[in-house]
Amino acid sequence: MREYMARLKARGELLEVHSEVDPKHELAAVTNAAQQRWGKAILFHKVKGTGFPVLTNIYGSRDRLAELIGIKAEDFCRQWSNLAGLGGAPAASAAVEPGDDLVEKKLSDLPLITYSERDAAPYFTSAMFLAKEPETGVGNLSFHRSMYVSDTELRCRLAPRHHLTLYHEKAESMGRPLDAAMLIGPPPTTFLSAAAPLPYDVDEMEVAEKLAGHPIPMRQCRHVDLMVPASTEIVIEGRFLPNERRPEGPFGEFMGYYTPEGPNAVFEVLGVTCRRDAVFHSILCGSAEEVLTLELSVAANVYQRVSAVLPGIVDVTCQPFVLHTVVKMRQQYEGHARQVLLSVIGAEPTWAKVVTVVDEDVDIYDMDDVMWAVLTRARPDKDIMIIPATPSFYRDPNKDHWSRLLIDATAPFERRADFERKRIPGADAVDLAKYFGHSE
Ligand SMILES: Cc1cc2nc3c(=O)[nH]c(=O)nc-3n(C[C@H](O)[C@H](O)[C@H](O)COP(=O)(O)O)c2cc1C
Ligand SMILES: [Mn+2]
Repeated sequence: MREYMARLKARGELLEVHSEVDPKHELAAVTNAAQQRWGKAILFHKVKGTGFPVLTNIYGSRDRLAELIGIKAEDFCRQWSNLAGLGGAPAASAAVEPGDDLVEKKLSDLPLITYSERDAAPYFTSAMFLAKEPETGVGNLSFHRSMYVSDTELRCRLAPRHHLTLYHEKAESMGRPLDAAMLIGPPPTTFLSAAAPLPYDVDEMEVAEKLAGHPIPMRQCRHVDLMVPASTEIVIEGRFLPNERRPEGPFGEFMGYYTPEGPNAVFEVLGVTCRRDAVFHSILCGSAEEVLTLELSVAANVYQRVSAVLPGIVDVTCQPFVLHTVVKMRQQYEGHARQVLLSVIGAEPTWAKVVTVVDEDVDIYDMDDVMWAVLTRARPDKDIMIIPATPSFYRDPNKDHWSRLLIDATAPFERRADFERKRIPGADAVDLAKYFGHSE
């Protein structure tokens, strides 16, 4: 991670804050404002109460995620689903001796960051859990936010059906704790493989190695029997206690609301090992750095599945949030766009709450352009479908996310020539500096 940070710095894509910031709300507030303004990575050198610098928003853009795996940002739809195919073959073992730069710390030496006003406590938001399937030993990487309780206790949100949750339940049924290592600042390709919804028996570490194109050197943990990437900045080692659930939350979540307090998994911290000069990674919940990977995987899923049954799918994205799927298509016959709309909700029963389809001349990464298509090409009485009484997002006890809104914002097929977009010759290639002396 620090190598990638250095690359961003060399290119002027790292903002640095040298004045001291308070980990309680101030760090999150500054992160939020700066992300919205510049979208760059941010390094806070001085955070009150800790010696660790804090890095955030390093993975907060499509371009940066694409760069990590050497593809074009526009290519995610085709490439993302191939990630699963990258697993399988045994990874070349690259065990290394733990470096002599490793130091032991207490949990409370780390930056304890409180994000939103009503958060119950400081949270670790970027930690990626590495654990092994209790029976088969297959490894898994996944993100689970964790509430700080004390130097020896964290409470972690293990949502139903996630692999770590299943491992924990399996270990529990054997009456055993589940060892795990929380990685803060592991090698960048793990960020993508951990977030991708890969099959149960695929090892995300192996996928991360394939994405990196070389074996990732691994070192032994000190307090649990697990191997972790040696370059990881900070590793919190411990175990999930069996048959134990304690209150976690409230916490300001990705949809912009607080999840209420509820019983969650208890992680007993056995030790914290850090590289000397370790950099701590913080993810602002709900920011692009958190939700981009989810949006990419939903978009790729829709792209692959709808393309399997219908022609003309050009690109798919989720904008401005994962609950809205936008499809760019090449219409081939009357009614084609409606079939695409219906296929999208079949392909993505969870997240596609609102779906918009547009023609090829619309920039689906620009919500203003998508809205332009809706406002100029969709007739509310006949181009909008509402599918009643159907669940979407799963954590929805009051059915606030039930039903679907489908918008056909493509031009009417027979009259598409009337909807030719005007174009100013040369507008795309104007060199502003030539006329104004600057282009910023
Ligand atoms: C930054 C980030 C934070 C996340 N936080 C949580 C969380 O707190 N709890 C949870 O259950 N899933 C969370 N997720 C989702 C899972 O980590 C993600 O779905 C992952 O792919 C699950 O891995 P698995 O398929 O091996 O179970 C988060 C994802 C990201 C990218
Ligand atoms: Mn998994």
